[in-house]
Amino acid sequence: MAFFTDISKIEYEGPGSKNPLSFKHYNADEVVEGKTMREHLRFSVCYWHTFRGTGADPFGAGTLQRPWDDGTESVENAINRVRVAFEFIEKLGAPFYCFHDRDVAPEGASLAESNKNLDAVADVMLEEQQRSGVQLLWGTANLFSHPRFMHGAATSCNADVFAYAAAQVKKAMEVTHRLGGVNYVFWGGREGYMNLYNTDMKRELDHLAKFMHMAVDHARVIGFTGQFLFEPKPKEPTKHQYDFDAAACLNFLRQYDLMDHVKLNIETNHATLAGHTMMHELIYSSIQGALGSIDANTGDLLLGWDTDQFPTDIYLTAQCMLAILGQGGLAPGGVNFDAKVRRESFEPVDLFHAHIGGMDAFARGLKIAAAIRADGALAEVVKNRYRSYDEGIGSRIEAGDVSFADLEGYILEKGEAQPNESGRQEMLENLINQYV
Ligand code: XUL
Ligand code: CO
Repeated sequence: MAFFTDISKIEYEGPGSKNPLSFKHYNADEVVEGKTMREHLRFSVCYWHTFRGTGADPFGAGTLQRPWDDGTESVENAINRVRVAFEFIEKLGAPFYCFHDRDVAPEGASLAESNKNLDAVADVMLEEQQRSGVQLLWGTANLFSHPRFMHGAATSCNADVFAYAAAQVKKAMEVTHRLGGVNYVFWGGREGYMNLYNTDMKRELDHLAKFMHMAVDHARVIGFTGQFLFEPKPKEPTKHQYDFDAAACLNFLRQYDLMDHVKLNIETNHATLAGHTMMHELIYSSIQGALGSIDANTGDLLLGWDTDQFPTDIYLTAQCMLAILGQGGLAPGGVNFDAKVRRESFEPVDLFHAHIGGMDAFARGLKIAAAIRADGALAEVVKNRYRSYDEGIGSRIEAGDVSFADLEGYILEKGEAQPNESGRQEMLENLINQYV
């Protein structure tokens, strides 16, 4: 049974269209830098916000109308929801989706029952994937909602909780593999601390590393060859999450010898909560070969929490696409809308408006970034700025064949460093505006 009967497939109608249920910029088959927009952007709909979000906030109950949902935690309701979700994703024209185990299937009274529920729903997910052609970008496990995870999962002080979390991730990886998922995500949930007086930080980090190594080992056992992704977030729900930002995550992965197995899934609102820009987090991961995928959303500059809004800012998406094009793409990762409609946007059609806006914003960002790259003016300024390292003493510094003593001799002879030149920040900001 179809739910969105009054909404037809969302089509590209071009920038002049006045139809809000059409793409103005996302034209899936349009080729940019030798690849279609579909291939560049690899859009994904997230199941948790889009199909499990209620619009509840700390001050009030849910507001969102989801007429297909009977409000029960039954497998039957979960299966019905899968059908609606795939109808939505198909009409939207997003090639991917992603999920947490507990978003798609209800938690049972025991692990065995939860696994059984998940299998029953996954059967229908597979059927719907095959029917619609929508693919799984990534799966993950929810290791934060149930009260057992109050102290964390892999970093819990309770070894039984660690074991439970391991069993849950084992199953989530197996289901992800069965559904042809091309990535598997670890987001810390409650892996962090609220208070250092009761925390053995060293032991908790060691445990988290053990946990991730077990996941890597299990991937080998089941033949899962997808990419593991670690998702930084500085705080919420804990005061300090161990996966604070890209730098903290990469330090952890390096320290525990996980760099060959795990890349990062960078989320905009998490970057800004950490006091960084999204572009900073993307470039920082990318230069280390560790940018795997992105969770596309945005925060509100006037609110200090993870509001997970849909991205509509063209500067933001252009910056994302500059970083992504700069490393030759994201695949097997993608652009996942880890974003939710506002609780005031309570009608089902708002889900379409939200995703269309995000997809159009990224399509524009892609076109702007490609234009900046084609023109080459920005890259030329950056290249020129470092030209003193292309020859003479600079090239010897980069090659590593000079010592402090050599450099002292060089400057004593020369007397003063070459005069500096302007950073031209304002000129470059104006230049970017010419493409936007
Ligand atoms: C939480 C968050 C998660 C991860 C997946 O802020 O972003 O939904 O993306 O667990
Ligand atoms: Co996320």
